[in-house]
Amino acid sequence: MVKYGMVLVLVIGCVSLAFAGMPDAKNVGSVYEGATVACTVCHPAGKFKEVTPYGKDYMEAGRSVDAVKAIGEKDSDADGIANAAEIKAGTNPGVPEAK
Ligand SMILES: [Ca+2]
Repeated sequence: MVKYGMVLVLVIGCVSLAFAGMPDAKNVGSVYEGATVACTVCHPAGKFKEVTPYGKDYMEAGRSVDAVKAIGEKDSDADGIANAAEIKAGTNPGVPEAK
């Protein structure tokens, strides 16, 4: 019985962590209506404790809707395309080679 309780606590903890970053995706989605924002916009795939250049800029700008707007014209991943244009086009503003 104790084992099941521990598993339940572990599952709830993991689910909570998985959704902890959702407000950030909602902030981006609220500025760019209809845009699908993957976790990999702010975090490198498989390295979710790290941030992409876009994630770094977003954090430094204040991690809010205003932060998303403030870095829209910036080219965080230095691929020649502004963050706003990338998000609208469905490419990743945090990874230069990601289309
Ligand atoms: Ca870019």
